[in-house]
Amino acid sequence: MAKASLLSTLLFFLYPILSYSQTLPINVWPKPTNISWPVPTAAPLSPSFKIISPCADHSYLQSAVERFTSLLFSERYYPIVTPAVNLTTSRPLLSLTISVADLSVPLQHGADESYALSITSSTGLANLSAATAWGAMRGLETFSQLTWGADPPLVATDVYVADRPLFPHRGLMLDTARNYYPVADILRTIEAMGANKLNVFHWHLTDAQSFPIVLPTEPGLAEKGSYGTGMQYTPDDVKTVVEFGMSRGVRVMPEIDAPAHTGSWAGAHPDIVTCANMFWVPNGAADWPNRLAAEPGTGQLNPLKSETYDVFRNVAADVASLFPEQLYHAGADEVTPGCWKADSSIQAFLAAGGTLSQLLELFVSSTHSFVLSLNRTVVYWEDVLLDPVVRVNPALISPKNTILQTWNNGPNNTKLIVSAGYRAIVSSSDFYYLDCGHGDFVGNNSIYDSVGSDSDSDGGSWCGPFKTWQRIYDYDITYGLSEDEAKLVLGGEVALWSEQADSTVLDGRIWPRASAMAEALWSGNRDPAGRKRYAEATDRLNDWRHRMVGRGIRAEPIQPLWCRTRPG
Ligand code: CP6
Repeated sequence: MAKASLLSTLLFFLYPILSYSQTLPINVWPKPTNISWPVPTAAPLSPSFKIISPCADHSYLQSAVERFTSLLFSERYYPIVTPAVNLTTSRPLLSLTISVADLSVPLQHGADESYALSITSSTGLANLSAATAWGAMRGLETFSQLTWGADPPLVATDVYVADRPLFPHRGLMLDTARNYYPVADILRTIEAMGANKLNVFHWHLTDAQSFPIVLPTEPGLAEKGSYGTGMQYTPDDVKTVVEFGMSRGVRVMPEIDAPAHTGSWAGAHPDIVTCANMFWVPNGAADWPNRLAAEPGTGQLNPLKSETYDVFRNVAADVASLFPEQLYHAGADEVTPGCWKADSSIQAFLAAGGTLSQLLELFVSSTHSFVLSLNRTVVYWEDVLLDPVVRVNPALISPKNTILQTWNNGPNNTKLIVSAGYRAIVSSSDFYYLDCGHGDFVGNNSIYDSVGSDSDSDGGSWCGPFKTWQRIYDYDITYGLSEDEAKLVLGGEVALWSEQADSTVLDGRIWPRASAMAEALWSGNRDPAGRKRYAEATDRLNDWRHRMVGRGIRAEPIQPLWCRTRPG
């Protein structure tokens, strides 16, 4: 076991030197940190090809091995541009042998995902060595992307890969509260995440509009707050999603957003939610005269009611028992002063000299320590530290057990977070919001409304223009940070808010744009000479999108089919 890890470490440092001899592009996405294919050759996969692994002891790796074995023979993927290789070897590839240094490493933040892969034509043998089972899954994915064709499939030979991610947190957030997604959509999304070497599915479970998760201790929340009995996630559904993620090396991080965005809690607990029956109030302005808003009333938990904490504790304890993930996302974004001010008990608190920040501090100090008591690390949206009006004293949220997630694009939000000592997950909406560019959804904008009804200065479009894959790919999430500050950036997440998305558009909204972030966070967006790799990445992404479609992911096209009908 120790031998395998020594070997992979050695290979890791050797391959950068070898990789300069690479002559042909290999269509692996995300591009491995080090890959070399000095003499492009390929071999057929033997009909008796086997993946040999220590996986009997590891049910998740075992299921990955079975899945990849069947994928290799069923995929029938033809590259857009067929690699010009010589089938110099008549020897088919017989096996891929996996060795894992430590099979006991759990799937959690920071688990080592490195692996080394070699495929040797002269012996007909391939080897994959990995530090952990999760790294072995990454290597299996790479191996699968080195195959093409059918009857028999070909595999690139004399390829050497030594690979590991730049950032440990590479995520995708899906909002299943504005519109409901069947479990099958979530599983397909996680499947595609694994194929893109993304490792955290951030499940934004609840919001003002609906509360779809069925919690054993608080069954009324879903009963009264979901869109209906057919639009709920039961504990069994959650288990299915979590287990599915495990066999793909994808953690499932739950988010129960609070204290804002809780209008959907009011059905079961009307007394703890403020402004639940008000229409959405943009920027705290006066209520709207007509029901044109896209929210039933954003709703905010009332920090002054003891019942608020009873319900919160029931919810958080249930969620922690359903999700093994170490990180618990507790939301805390977009607290709207107007919503709290609509409540008479809060009006009295403020009249007596209390502040909005104190209200949030009451809520955060109690709920943060409760989540810690569940043995979880708390993730909040950046607002809790950076909101100019409603933020908390940082002393309440220790950087030791609190991670902050950016979204709101201050020119240096990430820097403000890490320079205060917090670890950051970057989801800047200017780059990583996949829902942007579909127009306002709040109903009263017109073609003459150049500002948009949500006052976000984007020409009437919800959060500004569509974010192209190139924009996402080019984004450097540690830009402007010192080396020490950059170390606190755990990674990033693309986010799909679902006011204007559901099952019908899910795959195309996410893919292949999420692939662009997946590569930037895995191996960067530059070539070895430090230049941004535009053209090469375009061709490879085009290919990858095509392969994803073949695997049942309805990713958007990025080029016309013409580009692949040329011979060659
Ligand atoms: N819902 C919740 C949202 C958003 C956030 N939280 C959001 C805000 C601005 C844009 C897009 C989405 N819809 N709960 C912010 C984290 Cl542009």
